[in-house]
Amino acid sequence: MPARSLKDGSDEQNCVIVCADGSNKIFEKQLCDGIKDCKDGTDEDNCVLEPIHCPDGSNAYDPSKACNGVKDCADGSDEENCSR
Ligand SMILES: [Ca+2]
Ligand SMILES: [Ca+2]
Repeated sequence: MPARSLKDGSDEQNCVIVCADGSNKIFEKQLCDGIKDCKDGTDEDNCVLEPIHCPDGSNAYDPSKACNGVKDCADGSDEENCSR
């Protein structure tokens, strides 16, 4: 089990997306992960599978790999907007 939470919960704040029907709050990385986290499955319906290009041009990564704890960009920018 990955430890996802920091003591102050600061890692929880930037990645949370509210389902369209308000049934749940999910992390950005739960979008397009193949599991319906929203009751209506909207987190899987609105998948944008186009790769995101790293600002530094080092790589392009799947949106589901943002906030997954692994640096897909050489500069780690794909992890920057979710863990603090
Ligand atoms: Ca999901
Ligand atoms: Ca990543």
